[in-house]
Amino acid sequence: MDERATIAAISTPPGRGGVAVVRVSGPDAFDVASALAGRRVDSSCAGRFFHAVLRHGGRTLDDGLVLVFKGPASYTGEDVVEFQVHGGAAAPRRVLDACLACGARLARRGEFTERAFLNGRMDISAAEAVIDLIDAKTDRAAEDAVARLGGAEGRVDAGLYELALDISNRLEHALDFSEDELPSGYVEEIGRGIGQLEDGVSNALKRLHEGKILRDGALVVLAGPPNAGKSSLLNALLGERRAIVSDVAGTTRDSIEEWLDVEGWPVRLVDTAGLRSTADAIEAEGVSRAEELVARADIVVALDIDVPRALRVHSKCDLSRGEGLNVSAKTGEGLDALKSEIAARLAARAADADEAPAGVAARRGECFTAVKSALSRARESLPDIVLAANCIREVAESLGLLTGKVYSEDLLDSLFSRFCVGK
Ligand SMILES: Nc1nc2c(ncn2[C@@H]2O[C@H](COP(=O)(O)OP(=O)(O)OP(=O)(O)O)[C@@H](O)[C@H]2O)c(=O)[nH]1
Ligand SMILES: [Mg+2]
Repeated sequence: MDERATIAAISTPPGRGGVAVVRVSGPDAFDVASALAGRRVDSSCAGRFFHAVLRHGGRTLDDGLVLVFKGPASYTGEDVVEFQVHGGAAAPRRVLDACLACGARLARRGEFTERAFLNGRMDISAAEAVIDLIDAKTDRAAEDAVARLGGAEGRVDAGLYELALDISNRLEHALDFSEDELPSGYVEEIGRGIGQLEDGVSNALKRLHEGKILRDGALVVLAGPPNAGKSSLLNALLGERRAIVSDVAGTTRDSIEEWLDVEGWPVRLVDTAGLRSTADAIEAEGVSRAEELVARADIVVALDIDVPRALRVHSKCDLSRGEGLNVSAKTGEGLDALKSEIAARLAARAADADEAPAGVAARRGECFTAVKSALSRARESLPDIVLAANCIREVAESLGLLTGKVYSEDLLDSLFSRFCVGK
């Protein structure tokens, strides 16, 4: 694509609002701004903003603020101008059209951030963190994204690489000596270093799996026989009357899904049709969908029914007590305990998940998984310095590649296509 083109887009979401932002980036950004603002915009305006009546083709478009950023000290690393105009549909559209008429072209999804990445303004995990922050549905998800935005992942990787290099150097040093020439405790210390590195890698892996849940949300499915109180429990957890509740068995047919913040974890909570065999074709379809959801769920909340590995709940505990966590949608008893248990299970799931994460994280996930097994081989081969040194060399190489910045086109395309236009 034309990397040198000047691009423009409306960066704020459509709809009514006080202010909208039209962003322009590229070599002609200052010329576009000069044309619209009717005054010379150049490097001397860098880092400043001014008020202007924006005009084009003899028409007054709006009046607003013009913010000027001189590359490379801008979001994209190029010359950037942002017009803060009135919100709503018309004003930003008119200003954008004028920018396009002045020679800018419409930005693709995520193209501003893609340029920031290509110009070295942020690393790939920070670029991914931008989209994760925009998509974040809970505080925990936002905090995770903000930390990565600040380059936390890059620092973790660099730290692990340093540690691996240090251990590798010590092993290489030990290779020059016979076993009894080495100072006492030398090999033990290397063993401790390997243990430390293993902990670091396990933690990084855990954070990756947490990140996946924070990004995609966890699928939590309410399942059980008809009339168990699934829909009532969904409503009670959401704090609203979302699903129809009645004492007729087989009320819920279609599954009903809502987002819920469970102690910071974004959860897709799904209410399903009561599980039973039925002659009603529509209800039978509901039951088969419920079964599919149970199979796919990260956590099944099983009301008065046995499902392997599920979180067993006894509903309507205001009427009678039973096996599992006692909850009542009517009195609210046990709801907080249920949320805590869901949160605890999600944390545990992140800690021992073994499937590789997707997207940009996949590269780190694969690296850490390989490094983890090489590290345990290294630990087991001690005190054999030659074997251990081989394994650690492998570890240092993998971590080195990870901190180096080599990415495939496909990976970049799939990342930036997740963005909205204007970011
Ligand atoms: N006393 C009491 N009644 C409840 C409670 N939860 C649900 N019920 C009643 O139990 C009946 C069934 O509730 P639903 O929430 O519709 O049950 P369901 O599991 O969704 O049923 P289906 O959609 O038919 O599978 C209704 O009459 C509710 O008022 C509770 O915590 N306490
Ligand atoms: Mg129901």
